[in-house]
Amino acid sequence: MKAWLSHLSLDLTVSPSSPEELARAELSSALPETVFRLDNDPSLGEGYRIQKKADGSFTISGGKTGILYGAYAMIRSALSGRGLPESLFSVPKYGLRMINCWDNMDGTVERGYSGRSLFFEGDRFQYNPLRMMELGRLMASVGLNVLCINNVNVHNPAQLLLEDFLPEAKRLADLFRPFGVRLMFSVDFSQPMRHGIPTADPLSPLVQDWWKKTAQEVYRAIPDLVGFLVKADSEGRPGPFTYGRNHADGANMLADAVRPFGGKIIWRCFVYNCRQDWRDVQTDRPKAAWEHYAFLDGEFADNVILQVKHGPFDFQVREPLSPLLLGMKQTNLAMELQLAQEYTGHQIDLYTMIPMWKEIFEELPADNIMSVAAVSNLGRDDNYTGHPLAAVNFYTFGLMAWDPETHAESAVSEWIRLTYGFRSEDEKALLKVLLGSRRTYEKYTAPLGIGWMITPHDHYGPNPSGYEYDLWGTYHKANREAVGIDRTEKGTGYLLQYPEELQKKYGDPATCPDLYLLFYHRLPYSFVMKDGRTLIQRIYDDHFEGYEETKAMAEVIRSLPFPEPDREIILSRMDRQLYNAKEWCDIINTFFRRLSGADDARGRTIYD
Ligand code: GCW
Repeated sequence: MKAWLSHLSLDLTVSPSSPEELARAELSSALPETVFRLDNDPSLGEGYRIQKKADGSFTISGGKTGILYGAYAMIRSALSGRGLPESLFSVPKYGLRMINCWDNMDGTVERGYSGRSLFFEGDRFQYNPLRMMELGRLMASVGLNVLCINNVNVHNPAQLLLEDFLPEAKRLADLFRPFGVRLMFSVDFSQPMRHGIPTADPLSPLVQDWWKKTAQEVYRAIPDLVGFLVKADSEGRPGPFTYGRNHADGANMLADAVRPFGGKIIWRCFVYNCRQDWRDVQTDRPKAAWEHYAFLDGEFADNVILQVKHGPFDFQVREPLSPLLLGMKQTNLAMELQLAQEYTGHQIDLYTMIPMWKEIFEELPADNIMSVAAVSNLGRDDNYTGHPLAAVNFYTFGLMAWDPETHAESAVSEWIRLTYGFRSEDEKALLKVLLGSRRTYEKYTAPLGIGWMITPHDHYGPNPSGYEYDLWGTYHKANREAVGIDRTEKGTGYLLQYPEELQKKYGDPATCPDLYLLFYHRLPYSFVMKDGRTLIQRIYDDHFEGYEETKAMAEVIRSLPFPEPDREIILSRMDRQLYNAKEWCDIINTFFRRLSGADDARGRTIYD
């Protein structure tokens, strides 16, 4: 990441005053030989048009930030060896392309694997302005335009972000503005109660007035703030349910407060019973979001956006698309992805996400999905992402949020070129490793869509029954005969939340894609899969393969000429991944062998 930036020679100590000025400066320092004309055309909004003239010069037309995005598109293209496009027109598919940081004001980062917070320390703002501008540039260079700086779990004193810290927040917003990046704050739904108001009931006029007055102050300081991000009634956070109100009541009340300023409320739909009794077979966690929101379709104000995690659980390696993203047609929606590798290897194991995102975006139909967000993988580490190769996820998220048709392979090779400038065989070798890394991780962790066999709370390493008798609603129910949850209409009925053709496809184990089998079905180990293997044999095979692939990956990684300090970090993390993959492989295989009593048909070692 740092390395990609280091290709850009512009001196950021001279801070730019506008996107256009920044575009001009970046172009003349990165491509000094070429003449560019910047043509302000507000009708293009954030989009841009590039045209080569007969005299060899280029015109980049666009709205305020469109010109900047056009300039970065040129620079990316030139520096990655593709040459300068002679004619190009591009507009972003999604209006808000957001990074959500889960940073706390004490300097910690929830699910952060790249060091401490870039923004906060010691319960106050503490940042390096130069790094803030670097981050702004990093975002702008791939088209990202919204940064939520604080955790959706709003802890003290971030609750005061709306008051005591406003001057600081304003300074930060000023730094990001020339990069076309607008800030957003997570807020606590019960905030008025810290100000002597006895309730946070959204229908109380006292509460409504408090939010209106607060929004006014916030927007006076930061007129282009995107709005507020809210996690309510989720994992212990306060929300409208306390007052017998629904989430449209809660979101619309806040939406009224920010409306006069053009603000938006981004309301998260990650709501489920996190105090489930494992003996309760009626409740099925993936059903929760639909049950809480689907009946409210059409009830949300036009400046509310419901932000829905891409899958119905919680960023597992494989999940189907959330039914809310398919079914809420009268509501503005944003899809939430997670760059932070919470369940996917903590930025120790390699896990390149774009192949997974391609699958997700391909299934996304609706025009009411107007925005995308990703939980940040950034921190104070020099390289920003902890693992230098995890930066590919940040980079390609930006490209996908701009254009979900982005070609996975080209995007990853572009990043490799810009970052390492390897000769072609090395580039190809790294490309293959990165593109295959998600499948490999999937193979050595929980099998076939079942998820959750991970060490509780910390979420790194195997613990097949760690969540089995816990409160979180994440069970696999493996016994001596079978594993998985039946989510068809004969089982929990989750599948009924989908359109009919998907119910058909996933409802029958014979047509359900293998990789989703144990998400939708409870099957005996002797179940015969499409390729003739039994389920248990497939589980064993995947795990052995996952570990073998990791060993092969490590060989390639060791052979590549990464510069220092990246090389040392990459190699030491690769060793930790190898250990992790072996642990997963052996523990999962042993777990299933002990239950099923089945031997591996190929006689490989599975421990007793
Ligand atoms: O999976 C959970 C994470 C929490 C996170 C939550 C959420 C911010 O383990 O750390 O809290 O998801 O998305 O709100």
